Amino acid sequence: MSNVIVTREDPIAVVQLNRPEVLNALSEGLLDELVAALEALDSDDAVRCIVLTGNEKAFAAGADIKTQFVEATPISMLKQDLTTRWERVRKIRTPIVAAVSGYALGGGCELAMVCDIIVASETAQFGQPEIDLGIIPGAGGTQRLTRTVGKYVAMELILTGRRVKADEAKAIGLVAHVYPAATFLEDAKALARTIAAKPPVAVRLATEAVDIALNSTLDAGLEFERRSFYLLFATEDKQEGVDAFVNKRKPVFKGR
Ligand code: DAK
Repeated sequence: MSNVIVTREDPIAVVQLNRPEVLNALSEGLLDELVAALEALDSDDAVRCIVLTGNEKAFAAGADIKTQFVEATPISMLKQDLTTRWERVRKIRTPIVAAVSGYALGGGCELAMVCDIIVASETAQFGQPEIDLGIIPGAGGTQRLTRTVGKYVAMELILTGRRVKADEAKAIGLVAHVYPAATFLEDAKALARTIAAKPPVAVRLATEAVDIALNSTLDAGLEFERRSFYLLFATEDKQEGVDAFVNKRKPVFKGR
């Protein structure tokens, strides 16, 4: 059975992590399949938004502790080269909505944070429990969580390994929406379809601009925003959006 299941519902696609017997622990094999699936979708213009999800019980419970950490040494970890796989996920330009039900722990929480938007079922639990394994987050947790929720909350979560339920995750700004468990995946897909209907070039530049806000100075971010803003005035989709507003009709964007 495949570790990752891709379902096309153009213009969106759903990528489901599929190792339910180990709560979607992120083995090397799963990560390889995930990267391949995301890159294939990213290179297809018909896909304008991706939903990344797990199952009811787990988005992902982190790295596969049994196969990846038990015998691991610094050298073997270096050779596993997990970082390259994670960087490839980060480089996906099609917006990714992480739809989290159940556990998103350690690398699972970090995987959600690599995505562009996080939404949660009311059953979701987020956390960075690495401290209890004698390690620290290694896939961006200390950086992305801190930049997302601020130093003092991030520090408490990382030093204690405490899990945060969906409502608290929403309150601290880690998730955008909490949906009822019964409808959560449909709700996440509806959000993805809303984004998929927007002008793709503007969506792309907006995601890059927001990411730059977490990764650079205010001046550099404002400069990128300004140039992107002007550039969009060269697109057909800008003509379409403005014309649709003026003529009181619904715009149809083409990605040009
Ligand atoms: N790895 C391997 N197996 C896991 C697993 C994991 N992370 N999480 C759960 N499982 C397995 C359990 O061993 C169990 O298997 P069997 O015993 O049935 O064979 C099965 O899944 C069901 O789990 P439980 O029986 O434990 O289920 P419970 O509902 O009682 O508990 C739990 C659920 C999520 C609270 C518990 O399983 C748990 O604490 N899991 C470990 C969570 C954790 O510590 N995660 C952080 C791992 S460290 C990096 C990239 C990534 C990372 C680091 C660096 N680079 C790019 C450099 C990531 C690091 C991590 O994620």
